[in-house]
Amino acid sequence: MRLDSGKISDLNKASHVYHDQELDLLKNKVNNLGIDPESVIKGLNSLQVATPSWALGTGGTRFGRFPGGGEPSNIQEKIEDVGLLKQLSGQTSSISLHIPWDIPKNAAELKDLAGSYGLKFDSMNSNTFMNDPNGENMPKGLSYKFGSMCNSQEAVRAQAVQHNLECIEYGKQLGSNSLTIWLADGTTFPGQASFTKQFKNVVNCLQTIYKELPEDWFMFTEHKPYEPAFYSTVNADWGSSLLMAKETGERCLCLVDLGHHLPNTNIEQVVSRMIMEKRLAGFHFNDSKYGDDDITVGCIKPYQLFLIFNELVEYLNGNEHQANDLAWMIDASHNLKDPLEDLLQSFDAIALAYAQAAIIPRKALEEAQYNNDIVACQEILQNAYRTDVRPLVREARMRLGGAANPVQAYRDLKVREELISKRGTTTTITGL
Ligand code: PSV
Ligand code: MN
Repeated sequence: MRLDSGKISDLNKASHVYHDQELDLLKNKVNNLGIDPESVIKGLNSLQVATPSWALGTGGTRFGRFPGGGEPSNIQEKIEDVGLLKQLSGQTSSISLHIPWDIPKNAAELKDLAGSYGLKFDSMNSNTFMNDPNGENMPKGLSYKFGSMCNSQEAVRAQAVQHNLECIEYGKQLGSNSLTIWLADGTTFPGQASFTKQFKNVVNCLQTIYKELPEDWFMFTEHKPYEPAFYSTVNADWGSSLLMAKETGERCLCLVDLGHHLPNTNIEQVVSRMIMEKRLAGFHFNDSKYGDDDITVGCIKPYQLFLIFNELVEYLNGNEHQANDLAWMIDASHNLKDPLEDLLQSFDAIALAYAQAAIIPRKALEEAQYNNDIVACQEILQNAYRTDVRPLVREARMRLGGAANPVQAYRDLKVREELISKRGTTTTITGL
């Protein structure tokens, strides 16, 4: 299914009659802050966020799953859905696959299909946190139950390495250039395993994989403090992640998933440290109230998101950096909302946070910081945060052919209804 771009622009005209006036007003405000509004629009449009293949359907909790209908049941349909998101938002132009859920049987065909929607393949995600339900990737007798790369059994570690090498192979065929490794490895009970041995085993495996990494590829480590391991996780925090990356190699970087921090962690400071050490891979955006809740970006802590973007804009303002030096991705799970609507809301939240951070007058902030004028510092930050930057985000999106209001357009164009009529009400996505 592809949307008629004429219909999107008709909707834009009908629904946003005051857009030009609102944009002019905002442009004036931004100009007065000493910032060129066109540079914000340019920045917005260079920030393309990858869509994870596993977020296109209804995830569940261990208390149930309530699919809404019309879910993609194969990679082709997942690509089709990301194509729809691209048309509506202009904010995503790649899909991130998770193996073994998305094994590309015919990579060339898939590449062509993605290309026909203007999409590329983002980072490849390996999965050594569950045994392959088909048993295909897991030789008899082996299991990831007690960890993968940290496992005391050499054969299990070798299998985990092998799986990651396969992910690289698939990725090479699809034109991806990075491998994301999130490990569930850890312990659930004190004394269950040696912290040191587990860590060393993981690093050894990462080093083995790194040796096979194509020269233009990157490898990402992703930390998480707990779950499914409840006492310790081998890659528990940004410090462990950094250590692992440094011991692995120059092109091994650290990915920050916003839900993978203990409560009240100062994530923006973590981001700053990673930038300082030149090891920031990018993000898995989502939001949470309690733990790894994986809910819509910006729905709980939009100010935190803005503060993270404050660090990122400072980084991107450094001449040698570009938005596409970082991996921008959403990592979400949708239990209640229509997954596509949720993703559209998430793209919007990311764009808003970026735009708010982009209109912070940097020189004035630096000056206030130098003078220890913390009241002025707060005024400057919050003035940007409280500016309604929606007209700029809308404008940026429309220049890419997207909808002024993607969720509304999705509803007006009856996208879900059409997907249900084509795919039925009972299809389920492969994944979590
Ligand atoms: C783990 O919670 C995680 O955030 C990792 O990024 C996984 O790859 C992803 O979820 C989906 O399994
Ligand atoms: Mn993640």
